[in-house]
Amino acid sequence: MKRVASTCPYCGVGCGIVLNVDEADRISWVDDVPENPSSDGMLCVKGRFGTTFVNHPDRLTTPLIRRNGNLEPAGWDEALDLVAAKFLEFRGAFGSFASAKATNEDAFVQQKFVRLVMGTNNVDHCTRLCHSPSVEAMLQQLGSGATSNSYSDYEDASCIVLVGCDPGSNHPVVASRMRRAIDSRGTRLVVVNPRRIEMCERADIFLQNHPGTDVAVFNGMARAILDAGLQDGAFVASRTEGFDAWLAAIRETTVEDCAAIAGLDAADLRAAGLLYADPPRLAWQPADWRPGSCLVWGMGVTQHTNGTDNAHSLLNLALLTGQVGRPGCGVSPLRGQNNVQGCGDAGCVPDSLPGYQRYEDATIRPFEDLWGAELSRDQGLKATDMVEQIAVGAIRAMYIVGENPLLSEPNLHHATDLFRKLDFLVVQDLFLHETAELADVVLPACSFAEKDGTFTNSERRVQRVRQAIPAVGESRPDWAIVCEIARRICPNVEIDPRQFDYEGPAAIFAEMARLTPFLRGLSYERLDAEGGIQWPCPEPGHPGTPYLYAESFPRGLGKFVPVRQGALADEETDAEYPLILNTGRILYHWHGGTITRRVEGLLDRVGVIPVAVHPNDAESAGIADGDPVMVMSRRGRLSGEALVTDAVQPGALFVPFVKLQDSAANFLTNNVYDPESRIPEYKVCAVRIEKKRERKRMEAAGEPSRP
Ligand SMILES: Nc1nc2c(c(=O)[nH]1)N[C@H]1C(S)=C(S)[C@@H](COP(=O)(O)OP(=O)(O)OC[C@H]3O[C@@H](n4cnc5c(=O)[nH]c(N)nc54)[C@H](O)[C@@H]3O)O[C@H]1N2
Ligand SMILES: Nc1nc2c(c(=O)[nH]1)N[C@H]1C(S)=C(S)[C@@H](COP(=O)(O)OP(=O)(O)OC[C@H]3O[C@@H](n4cnc5c(=O)[nH]c(N)nc54)[C@H](O)[C@@H]3O)O[C@H]1N2
Ligand code: SF4
Ligand SMILES: [Mo]
Repeated sequence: MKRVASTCPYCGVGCGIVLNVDEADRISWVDDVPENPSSDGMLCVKGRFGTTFVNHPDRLTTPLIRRNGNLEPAGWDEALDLVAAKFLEFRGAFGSFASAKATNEDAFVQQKFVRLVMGTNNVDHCTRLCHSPSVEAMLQQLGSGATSNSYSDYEDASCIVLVGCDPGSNHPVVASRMRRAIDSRGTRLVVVNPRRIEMCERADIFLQNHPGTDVAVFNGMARAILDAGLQDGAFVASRTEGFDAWLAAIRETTVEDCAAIAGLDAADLRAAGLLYADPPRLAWQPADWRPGSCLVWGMGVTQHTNGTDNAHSLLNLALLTGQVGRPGCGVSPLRGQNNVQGCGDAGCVPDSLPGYQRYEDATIRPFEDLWGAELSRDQGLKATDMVEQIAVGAIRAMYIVGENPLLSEPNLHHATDLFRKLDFLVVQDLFLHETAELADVVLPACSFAEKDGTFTNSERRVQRVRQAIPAVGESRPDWAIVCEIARRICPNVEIDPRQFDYEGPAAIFAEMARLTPFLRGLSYERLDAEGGIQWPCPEPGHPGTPYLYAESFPRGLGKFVPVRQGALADEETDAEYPLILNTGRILYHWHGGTITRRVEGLLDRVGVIPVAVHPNDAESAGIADGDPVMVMSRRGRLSGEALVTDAVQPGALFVPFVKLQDSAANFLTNNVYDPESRIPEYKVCAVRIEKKRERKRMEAAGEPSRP
């Protein structure tokens, strides 16, 4: 039995794992890593039992080329030649999605290919559908889009505020660390969520707000803090700017007004504000320790048409109270995919180069010098805009690596129509998923277990991923495939093909570190010798940075941004569609389920979409727990099984967006976007629920009947 130390391929917590590989080169079990500072010896069900997808018989094993309408196996050379010729043909109308599941090295090479060879900044990834509003707001207000603290700060905090996230399901090992702090160290907990999540069992205050009202909640908390004089005046004076304009906006409202908008009790809202600003001194904290609060948030904040405003309102509160820059406090957008932090750091975003460096002469020149060509200074298209721009022919060819937009984008009937309009689509993945089924060429990629590289987790820790088994079939690492395509196009566009002659991932990492100031001190030698290291790590002797902003913000002063509560959502309920659909996740599935439907133990747990519905709404629709149900929106429908529960509010449904039995939530969701970040409004759309036997009657009444 071979043992290989690596990093979990599921979520942004980034737990350390050891893969135990048998004689047949299969992963037979996974161990935890007690000395890993991020996971502290813990793993959740997916990390421990969820990696069998690697050897699933559905893995793509050869390239596929569409001939006479069918995808047929082909050799690598033929497939790569075809892809290179077609990408060259559509060079002016090209866009690419990178993968937050692949490594930093894969991501770095892909954005280099798009920028240097394809001459465009049209490269993005799932952060657009995820924390783009947080990153946007944090860049404006602080100058960096990353989580400011370490997970250990949750255990040192006196108060944790969980906003629009469900760590018990989605960041389970972080949730365990929080539970440990609450149970054994006295940490207080505030939950802000329209749905009663499992962590509410331990909450001191649960603010069950109406969807889309987080600006009112956080402005209300700010107003309560100001009324009580609990702001950190010294921090505001020395570390921030824009306070007066923000204050004027807050003075327009009262705690009572905000509570009314959010559907909360004003006393609870006030208490939450005061607890966050002035958390108690816990028994274990020394006399010179300033008790701190951690503000932790997720998709309930971001996936709204007012997502960036929501994020601003959270950050304003942290600036007002000085709850950043010390142990035991901080601002944490909990990152989702295993390497979504790294994919952004590596430059797979349309508005900046690796290291979030903007397109200015001084920052772009080192790239041009090293890569030997001029680069575009024009902003690229964001992922959601690339998809919408297919309609007008601005995007005609796409290269989709390790994402499945035809389950993850909103309003899937609309998105599918657009993808069908592409002249040329290449998908590079482990499996033939919904998007791949429409592709002209499908390229088989290696999974995390078959390649070397690094992932960067939610606490900015760069950790090694190590090859444990040989490549499955003829699959190749993403970076190697991209290099093959690039080298074929280079001579036609006057780029030196040697730009893509890498010896391996260590050399790619070295180039990325050289071009990215906050990674400059990192190397494979260091990561192998010392274990994962948290960026910023600006020079080789630097130990890494557990928390940010001790002295200053990357932009200098922290900036208040006034925000007022606007419309709660784009789509309103009416007599025909009287309920609000909230979509998200459950512990046992991963996104659309491309991976977790291929892990038997997980599929056994949840094989039908659970539709959470309040007992009142269930009763009026004649639905009992476990009944087969249909949920309909103006755009589509889904089938699932009723889960009657008062965890959701009356008038609201919750479903995970996993596809099970051919149904998926994104057939129902609305393709409307936050103006700044262009994130879709996944968390609110208007729907109706019916018991499934009604189906025949609905079809007779001419309801939308596409699958
Ligand atoms: N098991 C599992 N874990 C995962 C994933 C997975 O697919 N499966 N995906 C990973 C990824 S990529 C991500 S981004 C993270 C996401 O992790 P989370 O952010 O925890 O994910 P969600 O379940 O989408 O949404 C969180 C919560 O937002 C609440 N919410 C909805 N509307 C509002 C609102 O208006 N205000 C507030 N305050 N809350 C609201 C919902 O009730 C829900 O509980 O999880 C990661 N971890
Ligand atoms: N309704 C609704 N929709 C949502 C959300 C929501 O809350 N509600 N959340 C949104 C969010 S936050 C996110 S992050 C997106 C996620 O959306 P996606 O990123 O599209 O979802 P995944 O299923 O994680 O897709 C990852 C793909 O990568 C493949 N893969 C795994 N490892 C590798 C590798 O090493 N190389 C390559 N080439 N492929 C690999 C997997 O097989 C899988 O097909 O969904 C968004 N959509
Ligand atoms: S918490 Fe996240 S990183 Fe850790 S084992 Fe579970 S899925 Fe993997
Ligand atoms: Mo995400």
